[in-house]
Amino acid sequence: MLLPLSAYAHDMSSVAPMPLAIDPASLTPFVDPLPIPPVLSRTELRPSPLNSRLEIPYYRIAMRQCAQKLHRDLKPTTMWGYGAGVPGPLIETASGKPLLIEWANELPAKHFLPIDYRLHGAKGQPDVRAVVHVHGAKAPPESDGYPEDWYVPGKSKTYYYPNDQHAATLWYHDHAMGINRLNIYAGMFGLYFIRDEAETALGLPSGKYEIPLAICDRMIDSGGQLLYPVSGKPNAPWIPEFFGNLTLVNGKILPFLEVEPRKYRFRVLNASNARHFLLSLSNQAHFHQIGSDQGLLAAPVALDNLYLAPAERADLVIDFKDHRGDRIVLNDSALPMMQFRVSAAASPDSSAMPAKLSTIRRTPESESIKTRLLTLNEYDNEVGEAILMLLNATYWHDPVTENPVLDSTEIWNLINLTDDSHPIHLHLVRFQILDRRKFDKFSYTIHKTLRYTGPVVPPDPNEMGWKDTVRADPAMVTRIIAKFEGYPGRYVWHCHNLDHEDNEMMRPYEVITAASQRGATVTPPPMCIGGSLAQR
Ligand SMILES: [Cu+2]
Repeated sequence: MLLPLSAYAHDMSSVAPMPLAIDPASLTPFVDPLPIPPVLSRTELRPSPLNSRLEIPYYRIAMRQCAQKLHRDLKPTTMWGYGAGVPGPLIETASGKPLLIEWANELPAKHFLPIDYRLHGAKGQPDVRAVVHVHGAKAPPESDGYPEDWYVPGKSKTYYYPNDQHAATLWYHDHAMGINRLNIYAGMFGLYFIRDEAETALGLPSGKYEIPLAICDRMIDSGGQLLYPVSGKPNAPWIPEFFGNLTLVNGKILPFLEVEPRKYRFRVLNASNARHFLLSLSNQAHFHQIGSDQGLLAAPVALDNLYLAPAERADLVIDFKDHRGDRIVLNDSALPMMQFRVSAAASPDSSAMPAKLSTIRRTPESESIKTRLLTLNEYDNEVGEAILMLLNATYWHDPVTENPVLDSTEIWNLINLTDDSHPIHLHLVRFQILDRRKFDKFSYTIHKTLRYTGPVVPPDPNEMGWKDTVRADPAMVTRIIAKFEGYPGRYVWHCHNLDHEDNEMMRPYEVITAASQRGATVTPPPMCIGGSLAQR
């Protein structure tokens, strides 16, 4: 697979020097056991907002400041998380089993990371704001965590999640307008698994042999506290991309995991702000990817490395059978991640990894009723520093331009006019990647004509399943096809490079009904849970 070089390139010219960041080489690696996020336990049942006679699980999750030991030799680090630590508790549910979550903002009144008050959404707003989005969930708009639906400490909102979708590795994270990159960096993310009978019947490794791995990069100062670099420009601390010099796996720096010589299932999430990972094992052993963002692939894909852009998920099976007594490091191309310590004694393994995992019908292009051309744009100042990112050269507050009809299928051409790879995420829907193709940026910019300069590149084998986030590589047109099913209403699509997202690389989109398209009066869906929602 071609690795986009820009994924690792980082123009540091506009970033102030960070003399206080510790050198991760000064920390002894693999001295802390890998933490496993606790499974959220249910506290009570409450009536469903759709049917008051139906009782459904209700959970309350508080967003709180915590002090977390990231490494044996570091002082506790101030972080913000869901529940007791970072990442937040693992939410486990089943397909078709709805639930309610009350997300309570119990954060302190002051932010500890550098807010850029020039950014849209941060200007004139309280410093501490939060709203939760379950990434990959097919949720009603009022429970999707619209970026302007944030609320301040002392407030909470109860969201309804129908979970009317296939088994998949979803994740939840903050989405507050203009400070999202800071809130997630502070630790506001966790995993959310939907299971279903078809997946359970496969007999994949489960229980203690199924391990979530939420990985992200960070930078730490000599006092053990999180650093977020700033531009060095007074009153304009925003930087184009954050790249840390160390990684956290489930909230620990360079942890180890004792494993038995058998198959394990790893549910991997790239929770980084901007870093794309290229994961591999130090013994060059291959492993299998069995699922991607929105569930199982059709069949396992053998890999010796895995490319994972921010917000993408990979469901992996690693078999340690032939590595008794070995110590194997999971590496990124730039940074080590964690160590597996394989026990010497043989271990029985009744788990399976079937050759066929699921049936995925490829959506024919003929089902699309609309093709959109959507550019990804970067704007630089006179010395070549990025100062603004847009989707389709349009600001967040401009009128909605993407308004697919409910249950219709569209093809979106993501025309990347920048030199970066952008992970593009659509809320509400799952999609398939059709292809990528090099094009002439100059010709498009000047003449608005798409002139292709390279062959059609099909998706990688591990991108052939259902996705909700796609890598839009530089100077390429990335085509996706999506059916806009679920709910009418206002959602967003955006770049999941959080520095970009916070600086305008996010747009509202609106799923409309066929009736509203014809100009009829539409009654909003009869669902409004947990207090007032922002007018939109
Ligand atoms: Cu971007």
